[in-house]
Amino acid sequence: MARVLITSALPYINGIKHLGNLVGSQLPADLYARYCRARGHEVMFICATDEHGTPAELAAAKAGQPVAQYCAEMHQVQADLARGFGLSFDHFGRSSSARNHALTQALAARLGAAGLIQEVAEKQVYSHADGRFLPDRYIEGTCPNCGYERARGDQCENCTKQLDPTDLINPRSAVSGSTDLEVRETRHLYLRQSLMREKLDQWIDSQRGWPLLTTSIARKWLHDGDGLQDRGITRDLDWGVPVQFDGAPWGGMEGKVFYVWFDAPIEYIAATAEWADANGLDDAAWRRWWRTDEGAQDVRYVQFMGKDNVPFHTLSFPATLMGSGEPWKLVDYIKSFNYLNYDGGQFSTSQGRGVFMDTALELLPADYWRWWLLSHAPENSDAEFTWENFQVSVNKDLADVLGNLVSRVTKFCRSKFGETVPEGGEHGPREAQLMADLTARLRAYEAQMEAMEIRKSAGELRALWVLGNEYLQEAAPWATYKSDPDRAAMQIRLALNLIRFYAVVSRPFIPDAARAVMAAMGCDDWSWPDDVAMALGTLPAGHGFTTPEVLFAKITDAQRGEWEACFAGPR
Ligand code: B3M
Ligand code: ZN
Repeated sequence: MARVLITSALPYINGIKHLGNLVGSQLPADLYARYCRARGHEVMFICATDEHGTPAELAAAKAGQPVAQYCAEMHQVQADLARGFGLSFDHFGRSSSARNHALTQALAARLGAAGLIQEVAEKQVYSHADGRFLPDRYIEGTCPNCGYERARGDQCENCTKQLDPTDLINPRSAVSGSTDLEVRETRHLYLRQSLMREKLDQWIDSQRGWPLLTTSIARKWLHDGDGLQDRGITRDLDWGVPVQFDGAPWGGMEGKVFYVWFDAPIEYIAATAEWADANGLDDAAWRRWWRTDEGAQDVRYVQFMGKDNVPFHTLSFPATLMGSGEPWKLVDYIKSFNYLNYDGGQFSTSQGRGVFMDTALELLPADYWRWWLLSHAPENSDAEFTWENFQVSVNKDLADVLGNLVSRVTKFCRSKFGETVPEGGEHGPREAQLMADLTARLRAYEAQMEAMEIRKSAGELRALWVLGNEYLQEAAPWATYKSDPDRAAMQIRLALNLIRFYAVVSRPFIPDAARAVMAAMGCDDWSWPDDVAMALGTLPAGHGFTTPEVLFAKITDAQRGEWEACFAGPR
């Protein structure tokens, strides 16, 4: 048994996330967490809402609410949707928590003491029309690196380059659209990450087997010369973690807050402390996950995120933790994702284009979405959601292959033997063949899951389902029954056990359906089928079950057409 710490990138508080956001971190992280738990590992799975910075302030202003109230309400909305999608966080925290305030300030103090923080008089863009400085997302313009016209003041979404507002070409205010801007001087704290270039370089070099997407982005910004520029970690904003140390303001920094990208990753740690608080546990309970001097040396730490988040997790956050000089646990493996596009274009939160988490759950149960999203995860390249593809995937994989097997076997059994596992004779060579095939496939599935190859894992799981269908096709108990009812009983006994086996191995992908199937089988034994032959003997003859309702309803052409039309424009 191992100990696995899993974090998903923290969704911004600024609204309900779309399916592209979901599959870019939270959902695959959940898949992995569920798998690790199923294999008996001790798991700590952490996520939280990212509540500071310009995204929060802008969204609250748009909603006409005080930002604290907006964040509290939107956190609840996001937490409920996460539950709806079956995301099995051990804790879903808030980066605005007291824990994060304290830890962010404490880490900054350590960095200051280590000489890694410098006060810099910098040029910031001031908007006359808005009467304020325009940090980060308050300003938009053309990316100097790739020419993308809607780059934001903190980062270009298109090429992932981290930017400063003054880098933008043709800048305009994101609040008012005004171009009446002026560069003014203001003082800020900078994290001197450039002093840590060598350390970070060595650390990244020492990582074995990281996905290419992760290391190539990290190396690009590390070696391109400007990736490790010292960066401002404070902002002229009202909402955020105040720039204070031990309760006293840092001279000259009154009224400023830490930059959202400084405090957000720290919330991974703080949220684990929030988890301990929420469960009445002491500090040792969370520190054994995060302090290598208090137990975390045995922890394997895996992060999930979209590719635009990679520079912050391979450079800035490790710089914060290493620079503190304290024994914090660093990430062992970063699983990053490309983008999911929506029907010929991009998902867009600002334009309301695509399917969002709330509407998705209004249309169909979570497992339909989970299956499609995970089996099409944008791993090696961007992926695209189309309604047609979604329909095919749900109808074929879930309804025809898995759902149909469950319903055929249980209904046939009910009509011929009643709702109990029948006795029947001994397994024959075809059954032995099935077990050998299942064993080989299951080992392949495990290997892909351990490697976090999400699409390939889905492929192996589907292949496991197909093996059962092929067996039933050939064994044909409905035909056997006429000449040899005893043999048919044996085949059905095996098939009922196969259904339970599928519930166990499919649960990380489709937890609700798995639970429904397991309940129908009158069983609560979720133990992993290390030995397939043994696992297929779990339900003994005489064991009662109930015939489940339709597990997965097919998506009709009419539904598909309706949804296509309904989601074509902005919502
Ligand atoms: N909220 C960005 C994003 O959602 C950001 C991630 C923070 S992870 C510490 O893309
Ligand atoms: Zn760019």
